[in-house]
Amino acid sequence: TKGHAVLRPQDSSTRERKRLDGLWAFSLDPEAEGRTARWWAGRLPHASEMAVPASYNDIAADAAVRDHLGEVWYQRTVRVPRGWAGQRVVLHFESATHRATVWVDDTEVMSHEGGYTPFEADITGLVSAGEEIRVTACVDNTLSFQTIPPGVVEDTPAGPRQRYWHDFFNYAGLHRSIWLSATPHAHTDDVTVVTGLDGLTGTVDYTATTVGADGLGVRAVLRDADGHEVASGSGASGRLTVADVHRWAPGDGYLYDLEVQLVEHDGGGDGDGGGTVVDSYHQSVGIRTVEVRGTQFLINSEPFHFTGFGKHEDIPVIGKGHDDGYLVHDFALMEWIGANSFRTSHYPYSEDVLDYADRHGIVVIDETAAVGLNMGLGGGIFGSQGYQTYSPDTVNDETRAVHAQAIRELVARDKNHPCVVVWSIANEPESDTEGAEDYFRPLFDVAREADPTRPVGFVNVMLAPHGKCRVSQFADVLMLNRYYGWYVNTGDLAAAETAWLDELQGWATEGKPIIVTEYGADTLPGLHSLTPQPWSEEYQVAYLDMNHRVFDRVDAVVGEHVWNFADFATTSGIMRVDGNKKGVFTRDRKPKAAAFALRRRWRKDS
Ligand code: GCB
Repeated sequence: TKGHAVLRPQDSSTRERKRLDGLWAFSLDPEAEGRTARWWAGRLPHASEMAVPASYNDIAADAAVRDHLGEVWYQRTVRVPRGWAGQRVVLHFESATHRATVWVDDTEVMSHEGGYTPFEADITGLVSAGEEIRVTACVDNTLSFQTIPPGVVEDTPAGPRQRYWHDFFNYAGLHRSIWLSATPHAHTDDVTVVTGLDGLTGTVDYTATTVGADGLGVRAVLRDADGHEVASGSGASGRLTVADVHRWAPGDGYLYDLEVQLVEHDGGGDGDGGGTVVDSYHQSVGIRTVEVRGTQFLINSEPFHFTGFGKHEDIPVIGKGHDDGYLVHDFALMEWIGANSFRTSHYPYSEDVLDYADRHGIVVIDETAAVGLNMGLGGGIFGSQGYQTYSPDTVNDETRAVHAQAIRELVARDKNHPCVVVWSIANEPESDTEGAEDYFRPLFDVAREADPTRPVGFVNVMLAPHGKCRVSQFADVLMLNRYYGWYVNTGDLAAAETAWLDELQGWATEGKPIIVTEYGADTLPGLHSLTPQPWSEEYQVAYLDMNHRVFDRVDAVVGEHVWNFADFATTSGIMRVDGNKKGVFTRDRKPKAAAFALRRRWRKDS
């Protein structure tokens, strides 16, 4: 993968950035002619206008756009700020779903595989301060057995059709901000922090990697939230010690600021000398620890019980486009209901979401886009999908290499977020076969090598119940999605309760903490029933109550994430009525009855 990026552009005393969001020229490429016709070399043909960030699918009132398969083109011009002469200029995409190639004027500058992680290119040699450049991005939504998530394009009498097995609409486009940024030529290109606690003392182990910094020193300055310096050090790596530390904790998103400076000379050896600062990069730091001990999940050595949701990036009209209004609103709803955590089901979310969680003390299970690696499932329907999951022609070694890269890019992007406490490397893959065991064993190693400090897990599906799963042996935490009383024992909560308790007690013998990462029931808001009828608001409440009775009887259960926070768009299917309706809130964030019931359970003060 070319161009994979780690540090997000920022404004600092030595850095500057310009956001390229807004309206871009946009062309579908249904005949796949753009590359041969060199569409990047001039103005896009037949262009309309498209909002960035947004999924393009629902913006145009046109099925051809919504259901487009293949490449689309985005283009705009941008003037390089006149003050940027002599700087290193970078073009940074926070994401492009699912892959993109980017040109600056006539020059191809980068391409990237994977729809939810950032990538960038150094375009210094192609730009002049004060001059305009043309930026063109060709974005492709095609999924294959060698992509994460996987899919397959089938030839049908009506033409090629995209199939995939994950239960959310295949939204595509430029979902997050695009940046033009300037840094000094000598610059820090990665920072890693690992924090520790020893009584009232906090530690911050930092490592910085630099480019073009021969002869320069590295200085690290840690400041508290009021901007007062609390520790400093010199050298590309080191330990900073904070007396009387204010810990980052669930519900208390206290952040320090680590400034990594490249300095022309280290004025005096004590690290606080007055050398000229050539580059300055700021990294926020939450000082906390995470540990799995027996069946407990400890944050700052205290048992933590996850309450919250599996979420989606899913908003009416703009699809998976990031929106700050919905960001703040969703977190307000989570606070209202007493959610202390969520899972980024089923892909890495916008960095703005993780930054917000850091600042507000919300705990995150951070998931890759590896969803739908299971030919026993499709859009909520159990049953063979006509392919073998793991085979030389389907999910194979090449897929695993792409999956490994997706894990590395997720960790590289998110490793410094205190909110992230678990890596989830896949959702509901086939996990009860030898092929699954062989596929996943090395991927756990990849995750642990990328980050030795956090627990690693994957999310287990009902098709691989306790005793059958061959992948959970590799996990530090057991994450289970279960639908007793919905997909099985439908409408029979008594039978569901017995069966669920029985399976959960089995998992509890593994001696690992269990997070129930999904349990939920589709619910049509406004549908009421005096007796427990599936789809009614009352059934959703009774279903959740039943689950909670089960959880409360099993000590190893350390978390409950309802599926889903809100209703969301899916592909067409006879199991989905205007999308998946398991939301506790509707798609436009109105509460169903279950919202009030959850609030009573989760908020001790309600
Ligand atoms: C699951 C999947 C989730 C689906 C959900 C459902 O197990 O992880 O993506 O949306 O079930 O509602 O069927």
